[in-house]
Amino acid sequence: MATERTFTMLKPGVLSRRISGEIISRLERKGFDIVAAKLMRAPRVLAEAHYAEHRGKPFYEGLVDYITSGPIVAMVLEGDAAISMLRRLCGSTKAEEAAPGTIRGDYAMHTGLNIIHASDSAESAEREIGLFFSPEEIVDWRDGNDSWI
Ligand code: IDP
Ligand code: MG
Repeated sequence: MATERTFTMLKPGVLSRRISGEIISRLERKGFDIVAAKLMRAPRVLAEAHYAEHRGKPFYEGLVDYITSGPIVAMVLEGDAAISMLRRLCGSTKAEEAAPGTIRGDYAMHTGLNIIHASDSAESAEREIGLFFSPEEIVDWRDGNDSWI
């Protein structure tokens, strides 16, 4: 499997629910390497660019309002097939379809408040990483386990 980088974001509400540590622990325990992380409040232009594919949909304005409403934790995760692995770990977009055991399945009751974002393709990952991070903010490191895989 090829090593990939993907973009993830803990959405507003995660910090106020005081579950950011739990969610990040689940990402680490799965085996992703966190290679960049940033606590921030997304400026509206950034949120609009991030969700540009949804512009014009009924939920778009509310989505941008929500994403800019409070602190987020933006991260870049690295690992084998990281993009699809993270999507599976997060679970379905729709709250009622997100399986128990997935992050959304375990922590979210509403689709609009589904607590975590994960890039849906290699193109999205590259675009989203570039929106939120400069190359110098991404730290290349190895945990030393590569030789066992
Ligand atoms: P994704 O986050 O699983 O990639 P997308 O379809 O890209 O799902 O939608 C982006 C975000 O917009 C979702 O995570 C969710 O928060 C919100 N969203 C998507 N569809 C709806 C909807 O039908 N109602 C309300 N919010 C939605
Ligand atoms: Mg998406």
